[in-house]
Amino acid sequence: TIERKWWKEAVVYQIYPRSFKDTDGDGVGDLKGIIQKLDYIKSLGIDVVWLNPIYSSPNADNGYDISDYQSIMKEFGTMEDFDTLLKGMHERGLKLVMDLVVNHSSDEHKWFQESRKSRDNPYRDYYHWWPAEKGKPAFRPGAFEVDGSGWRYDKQTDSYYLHYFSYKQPDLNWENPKLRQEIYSMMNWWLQKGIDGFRMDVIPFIAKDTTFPVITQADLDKNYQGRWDVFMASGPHLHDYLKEMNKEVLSKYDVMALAEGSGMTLKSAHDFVDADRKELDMGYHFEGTNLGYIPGYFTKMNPNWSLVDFKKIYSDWDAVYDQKGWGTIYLGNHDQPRMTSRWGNDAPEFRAVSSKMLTTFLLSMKGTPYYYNGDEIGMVNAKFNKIEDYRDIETIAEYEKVKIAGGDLKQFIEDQKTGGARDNGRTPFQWDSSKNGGFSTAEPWLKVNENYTVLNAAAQEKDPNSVLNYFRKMTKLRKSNPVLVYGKYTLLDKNNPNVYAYTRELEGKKVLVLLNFSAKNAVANTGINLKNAKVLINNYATVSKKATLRPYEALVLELK
Ligand code: TEU
Repeated sequence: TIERKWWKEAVVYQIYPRSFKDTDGDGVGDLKGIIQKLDYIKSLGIDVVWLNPIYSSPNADNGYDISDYQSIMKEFGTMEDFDTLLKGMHERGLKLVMDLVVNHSSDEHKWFQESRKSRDNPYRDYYHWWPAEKGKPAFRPGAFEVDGSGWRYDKQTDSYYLHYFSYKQPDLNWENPKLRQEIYSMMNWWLQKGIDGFRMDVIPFIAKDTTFPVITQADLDKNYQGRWDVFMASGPHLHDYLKEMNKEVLSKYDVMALAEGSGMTLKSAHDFVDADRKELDMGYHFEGTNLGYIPGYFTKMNPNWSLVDFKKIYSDWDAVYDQKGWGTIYLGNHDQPRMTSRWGNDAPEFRAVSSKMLTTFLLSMKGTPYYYNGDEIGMVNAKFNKIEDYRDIETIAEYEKVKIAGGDLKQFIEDQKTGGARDNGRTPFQWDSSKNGGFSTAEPWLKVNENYTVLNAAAQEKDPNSVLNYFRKMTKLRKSNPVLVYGKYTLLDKNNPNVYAYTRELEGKKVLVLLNFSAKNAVANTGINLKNAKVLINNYATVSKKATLRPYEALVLELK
């Protein structure tokens, strides 16, 4: 039997503050904007809000480059605003989870400013340095760099420093106990303010073999499934650090700790989340969202991914936590294209129905659902036509790579429309049909999707059959049916290329979920007689109870 926990029963709503609501007219969302929308947030029926980073940052990577962990980004507001926000959430029975970015800081953090000054600076060992007289350090990937290198030469001390992301994001040295204590005291400070947990950015990457040995493709193939992310998630002492963090911080509060599980595998998952390990509570894997990416490209995607593969990934990840541990489920976030464009169908006739179908999937699976803001109204990819419209460091670097290689830049822009450009999922929230979708009175930092005049929250509030109201029904259904939270998951009709069918079972209660992932009618061959079944929810206005599903139809049935 599974131990009950509030964070297992919760629906988490992710807010990308930069794009949520601007109240001071600078084109950038802010904390006051979130405060203004608290009643809306509460009305969704969610339990926990996870905020992307809101700390001081020069914003090379939209807040994932932190220059001060204990202050608020000036575009977002003040610490007073934060306190008001936290209070407003708690008054409404909502919990607040913060992003914790401690694999790296900003190069503008005072630790790094000191560290780079001299080789004997007291902060030198807060980061990873490689003296140039030892020659060039062994290759490590730097995700957002045009040359792909995770090392950057720094003239002041004739040394290279490590950065797994951009050069504006130097990696912190977790081997240094002083650094670890700084992080723990910062975490304690936030938790004492009353926040309810952390989502930990690339936490599997914090541990490094600081001899920095040469890693060959053969090593990667043999030991790390051929993948750099798996290598980076396998550093020495990783679990010692997480255990220490648990002891010094997490264990003192009733909070949740979520690992962004980059490089986490079916095999390593338990090491992070099993309760008896005393480390973290949940992780989110990348296998689902990696499906269809062309290997080696961040941004190119095969639109013809297979549903059979999709079902296998989610079924394998369900099975891994069958006896122990606890999983999560998500289909998009600030690093991914919009779920409706990617896994559903964003053509006008299918947009609403397919996004409701995906919501049904997320809220009827086992594992804590992480639901990305804007998906509740069915927002779709930005599909920008020119590179100048993009703001994301990753897309801009990928574009430069193609340019330098003499590749097809027009094709690159086309690929982004269906592909992985992160700005696809970062466009401003579409509140209403007024200028800039009601997000801001000023020109937004990133263009609003042109469809805001027809696709917006205000219009959907008035329509009982809207995507928004469907999401509310679905959160309610999950909250009132423990079988949808804790029930055993069984996949049916495994090889069906169009339909995802499964049951959930708990203490004599059995629910059947039928999801048509295609734009055609499709038959679910479950062998279950639907005659006496009771419809719990259906995403079409005219309810049916047939094994032949309409395009993108979702049907949740209670079996008698
Ligand atoms: O993302 C980590 C990560 O693995 C990314 O490389 C991601 O998979 C990729 O960008 C997808 O296109 C986290 C944050 O979620 C992301 O926003 C940050 O940019 C990154 O860490 C660095 O902090």
